[in-house]
Amino acid sequence: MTDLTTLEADVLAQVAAAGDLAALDAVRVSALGKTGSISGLLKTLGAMSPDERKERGAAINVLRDRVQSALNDKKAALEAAALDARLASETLDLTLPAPHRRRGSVHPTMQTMDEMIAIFAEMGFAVAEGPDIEDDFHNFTALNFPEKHPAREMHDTFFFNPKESGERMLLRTHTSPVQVRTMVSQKPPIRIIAPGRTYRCDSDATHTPMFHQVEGLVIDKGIHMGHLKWTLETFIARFFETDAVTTQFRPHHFPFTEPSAEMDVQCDRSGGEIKIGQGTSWLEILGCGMVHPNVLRACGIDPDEYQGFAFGMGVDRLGMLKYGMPDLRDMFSSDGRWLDHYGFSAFAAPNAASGLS
Ligand code: 2NM
Repeated sequence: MTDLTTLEADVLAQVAAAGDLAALDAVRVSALGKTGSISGLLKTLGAMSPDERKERGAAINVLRDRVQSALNDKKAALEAAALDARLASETLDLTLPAPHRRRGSVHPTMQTMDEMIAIFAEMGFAVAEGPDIEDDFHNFTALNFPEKHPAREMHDTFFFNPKESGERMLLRTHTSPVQVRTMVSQKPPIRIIAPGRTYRCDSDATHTPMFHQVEGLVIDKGIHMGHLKWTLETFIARFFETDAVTTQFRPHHFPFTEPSAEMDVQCDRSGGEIKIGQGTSWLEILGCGMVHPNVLRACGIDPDEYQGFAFGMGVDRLGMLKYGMPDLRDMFSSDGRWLDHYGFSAFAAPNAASGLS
């Protein structure tokens, strides 16, 4: 029996000496594995007499069980020690300041658009939307652009490849097709704004191929230029948050309105930046006019019964003016530093109750 006692002492010493789980497993394999020392002993049983085998077999089983239980205990101890070490190394000091992460912010264009929507909503305008991909009828024909007229080219339109029918879809060059769709599908009175993305093939410091517009439309009986003028002057005073802003209407031409005008605000350009509400310069900020009878007719509205005014302005441009950004192209360059500087908190949503900005 002394060979078993010696073997047990030897294996238990190896178990005790194993410093990690890999070493312990090597001990297990060398003792209990297929060719291990204890498995080797069990193979000698076959050549013994039944009595001898019974006694020897029981002794080897006792040895095997003891070794197995020593392995289990040691494994549990090593795992507990490994967990303790990991917990100690991964301790987090919650009193340390958090690392700086850039916070997401609301893009100035969207902030500006939400401000415009809040002002017009307060005046009773509903928001209307339509597709960015339009057809020729809604973007041009219904808006009194003559067929094959150069005005269609002047808009620097992005056209899609023609369909089999020959029809060419396009990216809307203004949000006016939303007004057309509204007039076609709703009965007057109509009072809507159409905020959204628009597209023209143009790119420099003051133009980007994608930009944002808010257009507006009012249709009712007896609508005239006085309504237009009051609405836009009231809007601009609210938008720039001053009653001191002076405006002027200049005659202009659009195919879809008659008469048409552009509205300028008084500004000061002397200091290299534009200041609204003072100075001797004028800055063009929007286009407007009385809806052309041809447009009303194309949308199924009788111009002898109903009249309307419409207007359109560039959201990005008005945002730049209000928040003092020098280059329109920066607005869409996705520069984190620019967004850090000009972005708005998501909690600063403009509304009539708490103010605009
Ligand atoms: C502008 C300027 C003037 C306009 C006209 C219409 C419609 F559909 F009623 F004819 N929508 N938008 C309009 C009028 C747009 O943007 C500078």
